Amino acid sequence: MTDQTAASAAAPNAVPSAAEAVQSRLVGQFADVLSHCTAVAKAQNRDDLIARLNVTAGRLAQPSVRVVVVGEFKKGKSAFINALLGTRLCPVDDHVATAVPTVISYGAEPAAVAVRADPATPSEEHRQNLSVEDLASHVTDQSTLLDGLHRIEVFLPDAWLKSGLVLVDTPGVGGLETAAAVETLNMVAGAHCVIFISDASQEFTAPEVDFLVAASQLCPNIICVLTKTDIFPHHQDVRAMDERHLVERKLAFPVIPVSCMLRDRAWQTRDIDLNALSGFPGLKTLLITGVLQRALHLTVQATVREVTNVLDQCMATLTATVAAAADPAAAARLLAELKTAQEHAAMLRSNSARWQVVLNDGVADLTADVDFDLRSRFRSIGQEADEAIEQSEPSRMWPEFCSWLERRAGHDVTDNYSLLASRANALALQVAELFAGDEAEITHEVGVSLPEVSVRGISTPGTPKVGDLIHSGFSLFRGAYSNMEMFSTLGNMLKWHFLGGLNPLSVGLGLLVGSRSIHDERKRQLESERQQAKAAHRKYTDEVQFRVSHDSREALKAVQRQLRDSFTARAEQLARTTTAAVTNAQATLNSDSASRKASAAAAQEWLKHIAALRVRLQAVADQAQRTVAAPAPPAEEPA
Ligand SMILES: Nc1nc2c(ncn2[C@@H]2O[C@H](COP(=O)(O)OP(=O)(O)OP(=O)(O)O)[C@@H](O)[C@H]2O)c(=O)[nH]1
Ligand SMILES: [Mg+2]
Repeated sequence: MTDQTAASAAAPNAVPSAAEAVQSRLVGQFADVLSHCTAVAKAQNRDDLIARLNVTAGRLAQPSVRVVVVGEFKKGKSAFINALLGTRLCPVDDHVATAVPTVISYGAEPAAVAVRADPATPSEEHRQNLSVEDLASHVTDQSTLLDGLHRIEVFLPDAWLKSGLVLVDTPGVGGLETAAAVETLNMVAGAHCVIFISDASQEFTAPEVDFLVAASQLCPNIICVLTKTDIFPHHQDVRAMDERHLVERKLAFPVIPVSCMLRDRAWQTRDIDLNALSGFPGLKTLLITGVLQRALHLTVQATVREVTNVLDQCMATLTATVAAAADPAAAARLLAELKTAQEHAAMLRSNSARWQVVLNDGVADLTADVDFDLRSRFRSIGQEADEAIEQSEPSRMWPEFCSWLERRAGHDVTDNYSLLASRANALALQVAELFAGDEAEITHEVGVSLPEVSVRGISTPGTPKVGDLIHSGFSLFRGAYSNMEMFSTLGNMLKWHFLGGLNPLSVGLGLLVGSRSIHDERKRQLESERQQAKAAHRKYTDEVQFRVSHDSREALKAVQRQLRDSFTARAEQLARTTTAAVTNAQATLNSDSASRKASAAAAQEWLKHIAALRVRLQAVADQAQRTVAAPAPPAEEPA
């Protein structure tokens, strides 16, 4: 497996997997309903609703189920991804390390792209095509491309990837105090599932358990995988110890032992028994049932919710016409009710809407809390550093001191980031629930006095899930902490400061004076060293704190922007719907009796069509959920 020259990017399995069939069937099942629904929206000139349906159809056609593979150095992360896909794509080596995240997803042709910050406009990304065959040389720490590189994206024509699976290989973490930890947690925050790789050589170490605790706050769906079972015969004991560690920290994640080496050999020799021994078939089933099917289930739910919402809005405007024609005598009341709904919809769009207030206040509070947390942490670091310096000779302990300071700062930055990400997640949920409540109330109001075709029962019961939105929100965190290499670059700040203190000339001058003054001089020198040391560490921590604080604020602003834009777009749709309902009702009332009848009859026809579509949608949804929940297919064998 270390032979990178034999690396092959070709898909190992061209036969569509059962999971892909599920996804393709879902697209087929919803296609008809989606196209009819689009026709209804088109008849009402609702390009905004059509755009919403297009997004829904796109998500169904190309689900993206992000599985991030993380762990300490050399535990077998890259080997695991290769073994899972039956490829030798990711570089696996005892000496060369993965240095940049590699995102592997479906593509009709094998392709690879390096994504880096654009030097001209750093907020934009620059994409450079690479050869897949040379991938190994680009993602390792020996690559010449690393400067400013965010990630490498690889596309493979693999059936499993086509079902929506996106695998991310990450650089080793090396403890929570490292810059890599924050970057990895960044990726964990946007994942559907995290695969935590440890090996069977020993039980989880304390840093591994700490990392799992931090990751669990950002992604609850974690699978622990123990690699190298082929060379560690006591792997079941290690597994039992790992499970105990998890229980102690109140974590309930499965621990699955595997051998990438056996799986690799099984692929080469087409040996089904060896494949079973590798542990991969069981793991693959778990991924299909616990991750892929779950994500597809949510996609079906989201599709039904979106289509229902679009139909609700189309119905509301048609129903206004029908109601106005049916009972012109009650016109004043009808119009008053519709106008109230219109005002509420306008309010939902405004800055004073409850969801906007909660979002803005929440982000402001969170920014302040995260900043306060960071400042408190760095104040403690500063105090500890001062104490250490006071009790020592800085020139002697400087290298150890620098490495302690870098690790300590890194650890606290990671904790600070965890606080930010988990609280931002909670805020996004709170805002989404608030918005959904107000939205349902307005939809309800539009149909409140329309007994014949009430839109009351139309809204999907329960609070809409906002997982997709939150995931996309957190994707904005990616890159937000791109300054993490600061620990090493800023570390240079610490390095030179004692050259002055150790200047041989100043030491030599000290020797020329008498012993008493030597003692005084030494004292003075020590004091001066300590002052320099304190100034040096303060300069370093101030700079780290400044940059982290800037990154946090930017990340939160991005989340705020994303949530605000999504919900504002939905509020605008609702405002358009209520305005159209008022206009329709008004126009019907103002017209003569013959035109009133004609427009009411036309609206009734559309309403019947929509009612039939709703029945069809329900049937498709039931069918789709059965498709998704079908028993997991037997894990495919390398035969
Ligand atoms: N025998 C055996 N060796 C394995 C297994 N998994 C990984 N290895 C070996 O472990 C070493 C490290 O594997 P990698 O996949 O490069 O580990 P990694 O976690 O990606 O390493 P970094 O990217 O540097 O953090 C390689 O020599 C692999 O061949 C396994 O299941 N069995
Ligand atoms: Mg690796």
